[in-house]
Amino acid sequence: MDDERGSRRPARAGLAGLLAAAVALGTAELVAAFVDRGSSPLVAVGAVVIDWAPTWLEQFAIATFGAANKLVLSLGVIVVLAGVAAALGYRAWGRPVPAILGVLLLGAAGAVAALTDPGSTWLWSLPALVGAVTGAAVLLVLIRLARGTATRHRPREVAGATSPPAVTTGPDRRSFVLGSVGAAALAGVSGGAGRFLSERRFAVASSRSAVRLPRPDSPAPSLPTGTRLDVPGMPRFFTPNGSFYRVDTVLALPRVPAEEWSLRVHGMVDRELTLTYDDLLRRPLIERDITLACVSNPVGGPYVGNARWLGVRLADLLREAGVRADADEVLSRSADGWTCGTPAATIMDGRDAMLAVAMNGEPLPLAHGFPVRMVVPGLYGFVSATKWVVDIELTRFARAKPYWATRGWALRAPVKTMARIDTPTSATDVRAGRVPVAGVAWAQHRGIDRVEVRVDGGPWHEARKAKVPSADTWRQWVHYWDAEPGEHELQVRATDGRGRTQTSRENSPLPDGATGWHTASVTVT
Ligand SMILES: Nc1nc2c(c(=O)[nH]1)N[C@H]1C(S)=C(S)[C@@H](COP(=O)(O)O)O[C@H]1N2
Ligand SMILES: [Mo]
Repeated sequence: MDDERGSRRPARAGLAGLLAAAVALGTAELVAAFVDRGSSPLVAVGAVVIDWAPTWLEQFAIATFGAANKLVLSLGVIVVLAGVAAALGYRAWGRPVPAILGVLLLGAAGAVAALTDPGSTWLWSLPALVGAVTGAAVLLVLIRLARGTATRHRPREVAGATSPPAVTTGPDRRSFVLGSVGAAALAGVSGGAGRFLSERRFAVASSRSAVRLPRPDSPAPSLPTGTRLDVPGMPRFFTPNGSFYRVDTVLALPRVPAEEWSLRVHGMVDRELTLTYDDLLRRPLIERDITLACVSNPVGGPYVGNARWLGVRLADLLREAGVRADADEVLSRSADGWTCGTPAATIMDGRDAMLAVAMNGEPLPLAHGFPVRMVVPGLYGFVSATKWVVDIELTRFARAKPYWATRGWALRAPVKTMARIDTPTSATDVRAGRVPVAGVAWAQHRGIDRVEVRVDGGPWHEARKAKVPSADTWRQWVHYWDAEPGEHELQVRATDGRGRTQTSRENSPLPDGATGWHTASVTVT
């Protein structure tokens, strides 16, 4: 009896070690799904092994296991880790601290392995580290439960069988068994979820690269010559996708493959519509240049960009659904549940409000709403530009408040007229003489009619304006200034196509967009 029990204790310790390792790997897979497939310790350690393996071994592995050699490699890593984990479990039985340090050391090794990838960032160390910490916690708990079972046995053995062991040892053993089952479940669920999510990520990337964009039935008006002013420091007329500002509430990007996407148009309509991605691409497509701005952008701030969008005219779609006369709100919802309310009248008033599928000639980037987003010229993004849109409901503003409106932001928010000085900035080296003061101005759908610059509160000078393809894009401007040495304050203001000059009153972005004139302080030498 004693021998049997004596050997059962370390067996439980070894099992605790194995389960802790399983949980560590499982949680690491889950974290890796949000970071990058390559940051998974299994993948990362495997990659290091491949790097270090002698050529003959690599050749042998490929020749013997063929395409499965990566799988065999992962299994190899798992087997070695299992051995080490069981040993650490035994070790933890007597004194947990060195074993816990061992677990953390393994985690650190996994993190270092991930960081050796040339494409890695510091985030790549997270899966192994998070895995190690959860693994260590699970090991501590299981060892405590196992030891609880064992130490409670001992007095009864010494005292002799005054009560039947089956009854007295039951609850203790049960808690270890329960703990083990819990750990196994945690490992399985986190690992499974991690694999599922990273596969989905892979699926959405390949879905995006498989998209063939049709030609627009109505191409973008060709750019007039003189859309771009040749001034160093001027932003490009089209903001490249990679540097386009990004604002949203999501932690992990929604990953919706185009094949799985559908859009439901419902609510106060005569006919409900459901569209697939293919349905959308088969409709007449328009291509337009539209500047998008965020309501959170401070005066002079970076949350504005201009792109060429390809998509389906929203008004056509809504007309097909038949919008009831008393519906004043188009409530759109994204795959992650974010909501946005757009005035139905704005979408129907003839402007190029669209369901966009492409941005600057490529399918929408994942971060900018793949596969489909809304774009409405003239409105801030939070009331118009739903990314990953999957649902459009016709309703009433009085009835349905979208996400930001329930958090203190405005219900309706047309873009405010704004001008920004992009050059010179306080960081620029300004030499006395003729200095271009330049930047962009925007008042989407109303257009920019005039831009004026003044120095040190002096008289306003009208800036030269670039040409624009439509009133929906930003407009570059430049004013040449005879700069004299000293500290100077440059200011800009714009006037929109309706003759309204932007107000000098300074206001914060909340609730419907910042106001005030952008000011740049520069030192001229
Ligand atoms: N699904 C979803 N769509 C969204 C948002 C969001 O949080 N979730 N943010 C909006 C806001 S506030 C802005 S300014 C624009 C920004 O679009 P971009 O990230 O493509 O520049 O997206 C809008 N669409
Ligand atoms: Mo925004």
